[in-house]
Amino acid sequence: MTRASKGAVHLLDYGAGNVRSVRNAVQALGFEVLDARTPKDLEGATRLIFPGVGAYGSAMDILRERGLIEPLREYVRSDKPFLGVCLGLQLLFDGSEESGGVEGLGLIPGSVDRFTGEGLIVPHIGWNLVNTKKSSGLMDGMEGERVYFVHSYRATPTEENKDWVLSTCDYGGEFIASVQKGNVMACQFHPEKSGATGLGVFQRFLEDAKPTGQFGQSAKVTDGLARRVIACLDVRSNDSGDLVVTKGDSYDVREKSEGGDVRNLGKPVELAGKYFKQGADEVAFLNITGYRDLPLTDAPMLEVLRRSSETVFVPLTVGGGIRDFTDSNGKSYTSLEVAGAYFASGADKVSIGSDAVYVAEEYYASGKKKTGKTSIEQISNRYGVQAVVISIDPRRQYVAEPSMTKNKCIETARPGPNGEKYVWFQCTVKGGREGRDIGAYELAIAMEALGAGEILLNCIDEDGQGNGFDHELVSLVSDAVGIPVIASSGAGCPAHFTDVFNATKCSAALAAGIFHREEVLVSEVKNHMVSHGLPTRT
Ligand code: 1PR
Repeated sequence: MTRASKGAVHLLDYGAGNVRSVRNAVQALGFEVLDARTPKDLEGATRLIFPGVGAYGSAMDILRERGLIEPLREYVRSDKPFLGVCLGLQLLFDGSEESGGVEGLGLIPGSVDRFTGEGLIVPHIGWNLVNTKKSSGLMDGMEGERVYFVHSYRATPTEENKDWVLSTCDYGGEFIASVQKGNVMACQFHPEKSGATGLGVFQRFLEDAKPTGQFGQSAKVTDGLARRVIACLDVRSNDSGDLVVTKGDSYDVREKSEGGDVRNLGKPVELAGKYFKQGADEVAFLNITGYRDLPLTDAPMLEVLRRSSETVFVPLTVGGGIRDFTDSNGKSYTSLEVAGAYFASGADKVSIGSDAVYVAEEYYASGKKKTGKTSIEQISNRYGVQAVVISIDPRRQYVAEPSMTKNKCIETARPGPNGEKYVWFQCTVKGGREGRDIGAYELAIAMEALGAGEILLNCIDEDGQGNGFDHELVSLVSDAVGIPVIASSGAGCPAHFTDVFNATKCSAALAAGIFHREEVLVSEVKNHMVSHGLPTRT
């Protein structure tokens, strides 16, 4: 233990997904993190955090391969301080429907099942309210605070497990948000991604906080899930080779003045920290030249993630260049390896742009066959669907008649330059440089079928214009899929956020330029949303 440390805690890292954030959160609270990777490590642990990540089946497989199942059961049964997070809660139950039905550790009665419900958007992603059922050192004083969830499966309270249930959340029905019996605790939400509220949960676990008797149920709300506000940082090297945050108009990021330098709006790590403090619900980094650079050799981008995850305790998404590639020495890398490097550096989700378009084209050409080999399938099978975001870069294409394209058309309220009444939204690749014969609608449907967990829906026409989001596009896509859609491009003022949330089924709205130029603060957007009655994390 280092002298400055307040104490040490073991972290069960079984090598899947992003546990860096948990490590960072614990360290930010002044505690030392010790790795628990082997049965012997577990034997020596006196306080353990188990941040389950990835899919249920692969997590159990890894635990089995490493001989950790019995030692873990033993640890929990001995009532030593234990905190499971997300999958680390689910694995305590008898089993899960996920991965075709898998047995769990069998310490809490009940099974973990997929969310169901007419029109329910799954995964459940975002900040939701919890109802605390009893006083506890872990969750006292949290009423009215939102915490960050991201999952497609959940355990429900039953007669058999009621003595474990510490809090519940409502999303298409009541599910278990946290459990506690003695010193064994677990939460379905992510404290490491829940800002100051989440750090408080870790702190109380680490400091053995005692129940205060002060707990209260949040008002029973069935629509507690906040509409998310996301700050996006388009990142690339400028002409001097520095990694900068830039921002374009319709994807043109160069100054209009002579010389046409890449616009420089700041440093990625600093801006990410600033937006976290302003209350951004998530931060996204898009490596906009990733389609031509080799992301694994792009050490600065990985460094940006590592450094940001040390201070930004909300989810981080990173995109750009996620595809199979071969470097100049002839060495080949898979998209799974590229994504793995991003996760290991602190990303919670990866976003895939160009490669998703090629994958969707093949999917339709093959008669909708799933090969299991695409980047989307491989990454979601390994890291879970919630870890895969598809970034779509569409451009409006006007036609006089729907029969003029094979892609889904809608009648538009904003006719084309020659009075065309119909529009389809053409997918592009390589940062908008090349249009393809597939629409955003078709792409989104194919991606959901292949296992993507979320759609980041940009719009080249509106990017940087400040005229508001393209509601026709956002409605078309968010009506077509059952996964969350993030509206992006065109925000010019706080009202544009409330407009898009009220007019469409989008779950989140993302902006870049207005935040970078400090025309609007994230907190101003949030205040506006609150004043218009939208569920908002403040
Ligand atoms: O194709 O997998 O390598 O991913 C590349 C990623 O980089 C994609 O997600 C693509 O959207 C992004 N990208 C590529 N070129 C650009 C560019 O601007 N030249 N940026 C680019 C995309 C769009 C938004 C932007 C919103 C909000 N940027 O993310 O932040 O439009 O802007 P606003 O609020 O200022 O209107 P791959």
